[in-house]
Amino acid sequence: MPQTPTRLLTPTRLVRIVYTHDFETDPGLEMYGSAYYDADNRYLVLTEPVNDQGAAVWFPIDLNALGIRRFVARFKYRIGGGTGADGIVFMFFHNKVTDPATGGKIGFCNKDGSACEGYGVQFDCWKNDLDPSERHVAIIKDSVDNHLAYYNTDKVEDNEWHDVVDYVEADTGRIVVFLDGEKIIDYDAGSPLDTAYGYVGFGAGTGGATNWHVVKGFALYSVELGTGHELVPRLGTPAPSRIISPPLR
Ligand SMILES: [Ca+2]
Repeated sequence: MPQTPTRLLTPTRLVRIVYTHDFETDPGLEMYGSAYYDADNRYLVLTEPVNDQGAAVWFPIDLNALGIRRFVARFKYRIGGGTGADGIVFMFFHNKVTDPATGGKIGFCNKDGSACEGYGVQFDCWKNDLDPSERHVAIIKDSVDNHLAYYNTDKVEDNEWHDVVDYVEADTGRIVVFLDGEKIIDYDAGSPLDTAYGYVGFGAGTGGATNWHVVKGFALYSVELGTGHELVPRLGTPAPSRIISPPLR
């Protein structure tokens, strides 16, 4: 039975489900490098604890083609179980990486340095030269070395599942990150985000040190009315597989 694509939370808040998948079955994503769907554990493996891996995974979402300027994204991740590197990045308004760079580059660019353009929320568990700390969550732009805002936490490498909600407002330049229900970053660029590219996905990497980097479930909701960041905590966990078609607008 078709699902209704809109949900009116209050008279002034309208949220559309753009994509939601719990990964209980293979989400059939576009994947590069070391990424694969683990059918036994029913999650997405970005890297195993193997040296010099790079992963990039893309959802069937082009924010620009869909006309999405404000959205909420939600997922669960787990990092650990190896010797300690390098991290996961959730990428949005991003160019499409198809040959993901390894190590501290965590699949945010191709190996030749191309396709870096765009934003990421990074879960970094290895301190590279320009990193603020050994373990941090950061908003990055165009490079893993360009930290717009960051928050130090051991939750990027404790081998436990963590729940992430991101709220992005392209027209105002606001990016908010909730980790396990706590707002840890509230960044305001003060100007519109660079939306030259519209792809949405994940990257990860290992280098001389390793970790498991896995993701469980992903949902993206466009926020069309109201103040989206206020409604973020009201969203439930990612629902079973559902892609709304046709696209918005
Ligand atoms: Ca790093």
